[in-house]
Amino acid sequence: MANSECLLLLYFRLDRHLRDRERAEAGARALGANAALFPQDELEIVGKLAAAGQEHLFQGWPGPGTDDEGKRRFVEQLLALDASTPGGLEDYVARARRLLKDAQSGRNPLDGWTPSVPLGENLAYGSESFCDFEDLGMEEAGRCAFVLVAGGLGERLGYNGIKVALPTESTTKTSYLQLYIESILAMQERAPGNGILPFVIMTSGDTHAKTVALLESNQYFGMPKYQVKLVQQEKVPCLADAQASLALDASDPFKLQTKPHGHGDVHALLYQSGISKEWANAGVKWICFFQDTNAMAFRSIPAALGVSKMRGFHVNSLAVPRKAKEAIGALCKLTGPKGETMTLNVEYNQLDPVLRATVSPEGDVNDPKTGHSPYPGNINQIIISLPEYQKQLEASKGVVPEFVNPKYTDSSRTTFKSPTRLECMMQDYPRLLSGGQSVGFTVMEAWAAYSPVKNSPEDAAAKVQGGNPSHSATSGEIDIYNANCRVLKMLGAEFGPPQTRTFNGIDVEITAQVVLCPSYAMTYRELASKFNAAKVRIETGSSLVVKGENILVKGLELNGALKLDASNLYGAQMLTLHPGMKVKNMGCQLVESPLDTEEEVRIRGFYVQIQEIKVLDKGEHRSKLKTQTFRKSMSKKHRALT
Ligand code: UGB
Repeated sequence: MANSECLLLLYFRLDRHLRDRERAEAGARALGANAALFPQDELEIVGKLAAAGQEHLFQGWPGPGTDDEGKRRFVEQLLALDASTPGGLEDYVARARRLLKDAQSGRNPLDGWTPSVPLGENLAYGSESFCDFEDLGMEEAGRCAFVLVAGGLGERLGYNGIKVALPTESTTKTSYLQLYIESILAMQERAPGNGILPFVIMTSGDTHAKTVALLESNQYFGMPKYQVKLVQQEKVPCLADAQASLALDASDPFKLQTKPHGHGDVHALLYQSGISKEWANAGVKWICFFQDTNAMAFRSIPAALGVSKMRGFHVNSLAVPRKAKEAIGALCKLTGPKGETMTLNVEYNQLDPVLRATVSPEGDVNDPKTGHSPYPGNINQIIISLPEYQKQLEASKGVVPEFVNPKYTDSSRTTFKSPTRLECMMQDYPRLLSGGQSVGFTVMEAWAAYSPVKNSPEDAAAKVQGGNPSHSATSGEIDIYNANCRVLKMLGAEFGPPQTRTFNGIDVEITAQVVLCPSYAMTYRELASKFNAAKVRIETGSSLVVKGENILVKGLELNGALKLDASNLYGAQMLTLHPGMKVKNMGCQLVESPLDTEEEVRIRGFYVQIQEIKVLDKGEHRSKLKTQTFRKSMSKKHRALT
């Protein structure tokens, strides 16, 4: 090293040393007699926070000898948060002040941007083009990795467990996590090549231990343990007021209150953990991000993958038609004052004012032709092309822009109802792009693509009153049955007339409880090839579960409950229902549940009472079958089955 470089290095070290000493001295001043409890490096963090206007955290501490353990615990927490919070605590407070100032002034962060409808593909489930996209998507399946963001508390749902442990429906009691794992395995099974499709779950302090326990106690639902990786997001400090004063925990004066930083952490974690790089090196092309409670998620992923491939989208957001002003993020293309553009999710409360200020004086209104807003609703399932993503992560470290959303006590916008925090969102990744990248969306009808479980029974009932989807445990389950009935109807099946039932104050139409497991079919054409719906009739209130790949339904009349389970059949073994097959039994009933029952049942308002169910799980050797096949088109792998 040259002498001048040595001198420069020495200068920087000395400068840093002096700064650290000054901070420690400031820390000692803030702590008074309590300073003696801490070594110099711990005093530095106290000094840093005191300089950032956070002296209140240390005021009112009793003298040495009282609560010393609590004081030490507090400083340890500060050090840990300083290390885990992007930019450290000082920077966090500075960012918070800026964002809180903007929030206080009521400034819309999108001022100056003009919205327009972005580039996208509208798909009608089951149409020829939908099926073509599905087939194309399945050709890409072997190059996919999957990321589930599951760090959310589920406060709105009012459920105490982790949401991924909730049953998707009460007929099979398959949990969300099980359904997702089985869907990934089903895609893997059908994908070209013999690769393993990696799966990452982002957890948080609130959900991590329970997620691990759920996986461990269920042997990872059949997925090899090494295929699943968990990354845990850390919480960030809460802010008590518009000056960004850090908030103490109401029950512990030696603890900062913290809350999740939002699902946007997923990008930084994929980068920091080295996972995205590992995937890029292994040739993964697509990352599919999805949320914790959408049982329809994998019904749309194959087709959306096909769209990404065909359109060359770097980012492809899945969306559903959205009523104007509906409380769900909207996908927009935004053009800035200098002609720069970005395509991203705009929260509904920001969309209306920005539309009024620019292209649409009447705000966000429905298009009379479609009855929906031209800006489709973001369902936060995003497919991103990994090679470009990895480059962006190298540049940005995956840190997406934050926002703050305080709930003020009154119009003076000075005090908060409860402490807030900075947050970031997964769908804000396109904000990191410099422009020029292809960012688009795929719209599918909500019945086929989206039915999350987000709202408590009380909030859900209010949503329905307001003409909005309830997004409740009740609708989450009934929508699965209804979507499956609808798909079978599209293929020609007959059903008895629907019945209206009311659960937790929500009216639902029920035809039959049909569960088509991902192992049975991953695409519409695959289903059509194995299920001769034209020779199927299912009576109202019946239950049908179809599980496992090797099942051929050539005909069925069902009045009761039937489970077809081919999970133990391989190769040439085929479970076949021949034309004329009739099943009649007592079946299963949806029974309204009392309010004091267990949580999983209470939040949906009913349970399934099994009275009688026929289970078929034996196969016939394929060569014995005089099969006529019902397939329209199939991958080679599936052709080999019959
Ligand atoms: N999540 C995390 O993993 N970590 C966190 O810190 C927070 C959440 P919510 P949200 O689908 O209708 C999103 O709370 O954020 C996970 C979109 O932002 O269910 O209010 C959590 O476990 C919005 O644009 O939703 O709204 C869950 O899996 C809109 O599209 C996921 O993140 C909306 O979803 C979403 O968390 C929607």
